[in-house]
Amino acid sequence: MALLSPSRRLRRTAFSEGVEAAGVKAYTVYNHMLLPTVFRSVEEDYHHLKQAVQVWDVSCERQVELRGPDAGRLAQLLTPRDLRGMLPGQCYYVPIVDETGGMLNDPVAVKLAEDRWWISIADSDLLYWIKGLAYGYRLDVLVDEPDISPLAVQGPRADDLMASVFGDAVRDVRFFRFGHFDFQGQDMVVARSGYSKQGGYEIYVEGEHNGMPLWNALMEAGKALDVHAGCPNLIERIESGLLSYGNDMNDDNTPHECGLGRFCNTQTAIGCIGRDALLRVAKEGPVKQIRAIAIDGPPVPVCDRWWTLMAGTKPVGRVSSAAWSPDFSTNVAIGMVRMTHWDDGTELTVQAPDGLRHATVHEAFWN
Ligand code: THG
Repeated sequence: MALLSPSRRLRRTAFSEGVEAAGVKAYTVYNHMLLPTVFRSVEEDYHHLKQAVQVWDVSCERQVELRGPDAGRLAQLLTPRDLRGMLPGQCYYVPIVDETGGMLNDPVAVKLAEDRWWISIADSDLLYWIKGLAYGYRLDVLVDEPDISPLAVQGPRADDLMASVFGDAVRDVRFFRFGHFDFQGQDMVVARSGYSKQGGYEIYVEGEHNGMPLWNALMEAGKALDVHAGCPNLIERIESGLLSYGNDMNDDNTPHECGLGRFCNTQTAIGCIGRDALLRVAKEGPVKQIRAIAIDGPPVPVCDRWWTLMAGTKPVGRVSSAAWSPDFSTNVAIGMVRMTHWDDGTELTVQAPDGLRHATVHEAFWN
């Protein structure tokens, strides 16, 4: 593929200077913003992520802030996950659905206070849907995209690196919780979360000017830990079963089709926009669902379109993400498979761009 033409519309980030100095080799575009995809190589980055610690510029995880007395009510309009038990200091992974129950996004909701939330969005323009709801329902709430740039610290040595910059108390932050920590006189929200299963944190950096000082401090403090600039890794996230909105699912899919039923409480999520539609489809259950797929043969090419899954001559699904896994010595993939063929161990054929390949459906992912 040819190069991307930079322009003001394709937003740089608070950490772009550091990312460039670290030798970024490729980007994708996410929420109209640069998101690094490769530093050394996807495979080298993968091994390093699983062994050491990386600092990721995930500024493209933009925040939609809800502020005001109706912030909580608006949050519950967005998702079939019941938010009543959610306390300030918690993060929830929340499927967001439209009036048909179709997935609009799969963000992390961060509850700062009863009247202040961040919705840390995946790649779709959720701001406009949320603004529309706030206006249409005449809610007393401000909805905007503040100047916040998440920086992720991921990998088995993440706790040691974070403790050296924020102090030992950061080690006590529990999974999907956050605390406030000082960095050079600046208050920062630090959560134990991130788009890998190697463990780590996400720092919500407020104010673009606070980006590079933190980046530099982490790089300096991490020298002895072999810290490196990194980014969400295609191989690791497929192994870990982390879905990518726009790749693995879109607004044609319900959360149940995406295997996100465990994040839905449709019966009790009173107010949720797609509730009636989801209750209707929940009766029957989904007829297709996300599955882990192993694909035989040598490393697959890049998956930038659906690859049809066949049972004999009959199409029964499609692969949406795939990569060679060095640790599992097979190609790992994520796909949507029809109910008739989604059982663990089902053998299928996938139409990869370089020919037909044998594939096996798995109930669980590899981690
Ligand atoms: N962190 C933050 N914002 C984000 C992402 C993130 N916005 C964009 C994108 N990633 C949203 N998608 C996901 C997908 C998966 C997870 C988080 C965000 C995730 N899932 C775990 C899982 O499925 O096992 C844990 C979910 C749970 O147990 O609650 O972490 O990464 N800030």
